[in-house]
Amino acid sequence: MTLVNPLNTTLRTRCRLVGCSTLIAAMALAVGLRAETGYDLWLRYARLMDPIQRASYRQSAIAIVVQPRSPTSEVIAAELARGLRGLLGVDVPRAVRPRSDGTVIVGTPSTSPLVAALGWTDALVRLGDEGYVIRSTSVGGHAATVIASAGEAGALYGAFHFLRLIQTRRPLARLDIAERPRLERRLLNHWDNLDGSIERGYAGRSLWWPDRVDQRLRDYARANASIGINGASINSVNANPQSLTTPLLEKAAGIAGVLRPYGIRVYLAANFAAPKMLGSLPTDDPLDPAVARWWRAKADEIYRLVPDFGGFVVKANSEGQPGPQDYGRTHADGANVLADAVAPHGGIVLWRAFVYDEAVDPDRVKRAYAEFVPLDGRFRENVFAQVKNGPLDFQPREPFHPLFGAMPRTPLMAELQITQEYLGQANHLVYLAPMWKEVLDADTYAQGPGSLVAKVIDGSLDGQRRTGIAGVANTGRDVNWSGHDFAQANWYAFGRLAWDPGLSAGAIADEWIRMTWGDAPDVVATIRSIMLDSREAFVHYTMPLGLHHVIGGDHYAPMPENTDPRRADWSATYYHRADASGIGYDRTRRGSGAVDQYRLPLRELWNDPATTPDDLLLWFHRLPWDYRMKSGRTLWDELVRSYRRGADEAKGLETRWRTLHGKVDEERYQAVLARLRRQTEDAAAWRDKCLRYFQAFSKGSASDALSR
Ligand code: GCV
Repeated sequence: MTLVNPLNTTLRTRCRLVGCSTLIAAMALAVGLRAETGYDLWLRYARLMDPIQRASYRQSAIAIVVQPRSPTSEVIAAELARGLRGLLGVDVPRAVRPRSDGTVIVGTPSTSPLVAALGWTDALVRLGDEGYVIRSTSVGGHAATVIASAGEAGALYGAFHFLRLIQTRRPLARLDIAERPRLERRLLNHWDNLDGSIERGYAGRSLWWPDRVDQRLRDYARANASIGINGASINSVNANPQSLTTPLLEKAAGIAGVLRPYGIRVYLAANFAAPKMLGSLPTDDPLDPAVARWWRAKADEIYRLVPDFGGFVVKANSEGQPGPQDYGRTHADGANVLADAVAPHGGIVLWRAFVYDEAVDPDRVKRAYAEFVPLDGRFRENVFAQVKNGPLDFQPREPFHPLFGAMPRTPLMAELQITQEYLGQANHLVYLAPMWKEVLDADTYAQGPGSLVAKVIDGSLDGQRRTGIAGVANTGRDVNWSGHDFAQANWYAFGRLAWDPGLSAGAIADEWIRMTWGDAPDVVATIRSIMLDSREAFVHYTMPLGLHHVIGGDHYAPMPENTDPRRADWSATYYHRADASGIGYDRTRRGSGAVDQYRLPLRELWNDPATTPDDLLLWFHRLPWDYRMKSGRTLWDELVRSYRRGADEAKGLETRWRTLHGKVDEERYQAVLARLRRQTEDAAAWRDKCLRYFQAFSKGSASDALSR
């Protein structure tokens, strides 16, 4: 076990990197800004500057009563003390019972006599173990704020909510809050390898592999609990079979032990060939009794070490991973053998639907639907199909995955990508909540209008009991966790949307900004506008009019000429199909027919370029360069406009950020500025490279754009 204190480590390094001088640091201190590394995330608990405001909050937090003593209640008490000390500048004592007005009482009816005496038990049970109330009431004749839940996890979430009220400057008088998560499983999926590297990770090495269990892991747990994340799958879905060997399970058990008091369960990605590779069996055939026995024994071993183990995540028959189809079996056969193994322990299986076998259909985006829809109803009840937000692969804009709404008898877990594999990685500022909202709020029409993706995954559309969402994590050992200080916002937003997909991107941004940067109105307004404009700006310079996957193997820089010799569908040319006659992928009925994987009216609307939204036009259509757009301009002119606009907008993000100099701490200001400068340059490179490349086919004029 290695013990490190990341707080002390890299402020100096970072100052060197961004060239900040002692003089600038002194100036920042003079206006009340302390030096920051970003390590504290949205849990900075920065002191409220206004003494009157501090005094007023203090009246509602004279003492803390947290009962009983358990690992989670100790976490709650410590977090409240830490938060209140930071925000209000006072040590709030822990008491056994309220002695005056202004006590904060936290507990569950089964463990806290004070909470039990309130008679709220039925209401709390209805909110569930993770739900909670925060209420202003009277206890023993004293005015108090009670944070109560049927379960300890709910009490913890309530405590973080209480602190958030102060962090975002909400009044504490007459509180009457009742919350419960809309989704049951709210997971991070880490693509961490056992050697400490992270697939598609842009923020340093793994938090836990190969050998770490440290304070940072506790802080990771705190951060997750503060946004309601309750599961972490800790190894990559391109799973090394070794992950299921005893030494690594013991390591996983150590991680689980740290995460448990924070309400977080550990999950593991499993390699389908483990019986052969670890158990020396002659086969991995899921219908072979010896294989089933092997998985049962492995599950029993895991649950001995990790009694609250969540279950397995599996990538099978995808991108070279082994799977049941190697034995002529279906994805359902494969998922079910693992599901039977974990079922006696209450575990689940998250079987990924990220499959795109070339033999299934020439159009990559049609393949998962073609393979999975016939399996609806054939999975065990403890299996989720885990479905990416769109049918291709985390592009900056995709239509929602047609599997949403098409498998009513299977719980679907949405998979979002927090790490910005295709969205500028850790260099570009892109706030992802607007993109996720677009998917969650998309209407599948599966049961008529209003059949939103959010209702598919929260179970309300098809009466599913099991519900969940997973986000591919963007955390690493960089001191600020996510590489870009603004990538933290995506971690935060994922957790908040997992709790309540109905929250708006703007409201989430607002919370995050106030907690992470400060609450001065101009700071909040400027950062908010930067965040809310950033995704569309990114789309404008990388994916105009739905033109997708114009990249090479790094999934970062523009590479429209990319023709991958290994697979057509890893090429840019496969998707844009540009030649003298036009550009785009024809997914209409005359083309690949992908539109027919969607319900009416979408399949008709998207079958016709005139009724397809401009931002998905070239996703669904192949059109001539002189196609007349709704604006009256030609397609080529609109492409030129979008690339130019995106590059200008990227520059605009940088310009807006510069107005914050001296208003946020210098360290993070400079770090963000350095990345925004890079973003400006990259966006111009996208514009120039793509326009030059496509102009060779369009023969249209792009001189304006190229001369800049
Ligand atoms: C974990 C994309 C990524 C891969 C990733 C894969 C998946 O293809 O580029 O790195 O593999 O998606 O989601 O399984």
